[in-house]
Amino acid sequence: MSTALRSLCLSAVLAAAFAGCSGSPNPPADQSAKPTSTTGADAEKVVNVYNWSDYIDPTVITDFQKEYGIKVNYDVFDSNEVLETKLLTGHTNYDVVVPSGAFLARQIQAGVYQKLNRAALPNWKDLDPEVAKKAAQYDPDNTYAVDFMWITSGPGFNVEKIKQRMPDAPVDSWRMLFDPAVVSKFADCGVSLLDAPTEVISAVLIYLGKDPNSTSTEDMQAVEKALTAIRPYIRYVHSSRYIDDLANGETCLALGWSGDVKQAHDRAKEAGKGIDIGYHIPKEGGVSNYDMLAIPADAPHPNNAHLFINFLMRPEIAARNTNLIKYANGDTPTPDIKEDIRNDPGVYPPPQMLAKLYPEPMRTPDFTRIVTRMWTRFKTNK
Ligand code: N2P
Repeated sequence: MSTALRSLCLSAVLAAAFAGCSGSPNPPADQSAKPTSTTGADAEKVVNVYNWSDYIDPTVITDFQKEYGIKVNYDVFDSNEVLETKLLTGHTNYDVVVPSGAFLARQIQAGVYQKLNRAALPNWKDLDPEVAKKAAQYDPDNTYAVDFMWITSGPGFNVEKIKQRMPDAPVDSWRMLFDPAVVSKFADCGVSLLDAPTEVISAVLIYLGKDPNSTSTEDMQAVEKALTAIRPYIRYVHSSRYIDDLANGETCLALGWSGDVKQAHDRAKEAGKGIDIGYHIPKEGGVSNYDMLAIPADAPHPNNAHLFINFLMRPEIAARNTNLIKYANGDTPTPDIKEDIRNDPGVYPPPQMLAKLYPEPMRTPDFTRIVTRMWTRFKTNK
């Protein structure tokens, strides 16, 4: 299916969902918590997980399999839009999925998820109440989902290559990516953007000094103008390729997600070719996102899903994930988290920076449709 057609279908499904689901091809399922045993597993010893790429320590999966005798089928994606299309079509066969909060909120309204059974999640006690509170803006009372990781986005950059081209480069500013006079200097060494339209649009709005939650036509025209002005300097738009490309020196600047850029930093260091990768949450303010563990209403193994989610919430396991993927997890931080990660302001922002983060807002289907069209024009350069 073409991207345009897919986005049209998606908008139609969402529109129907928001309008009370009359005629929706995916009416809301019974959203009451299913009878989930507190300790037991499902008869079939399988759990089907759909998570972001580069987002788990693989030994966590093998340890879960060993401890519970439950096989984990693990698939990956790198776009909320891809996940949402599957969820709204239904019958995904997934037991655990990981939407970002802004998407989770409207998917809850569309009846995609079942309520979590807190009795089956004893590690709930280890959650950071502040993170849970932030997640509750998308999911009141944390009814349907629990935070896996939370993230920021900003410019990741090759320290040396940027310095060579612009010694006084504003590396802590959105100007790195959105000011044509700045980003043009780095076009030759490779610049990429995330393929995450609503998130990038919030970032451009912040750069323009506008409300990052704005949906006004005037502001969207300003965003499109700003994106068109930098298009000649963008080599590609993709949400996972940039990790290796930054690490190998194939590109020198990427609008990336905090932990992914830190993974690029570590991969570059391990390769020992003298490449140093930096990341700052922009001083104008950054976009934050909460990636949430949730169970589809029609999940075939809801008990196993609860066991898996509870396992991920265990502080020692959450810390192992954070230590490898470099994202802040939903638990109250423990000493199991490596010091360099715990003290990295790009991963665990200090209070003054936290105050400058704008959580990505939930968008309506109409607005999403406008953004999708704009984004297609931008990507195809037409
Ligand atoms: C993992 C990216 C997760 C952050 N590679 C985007 N929600």
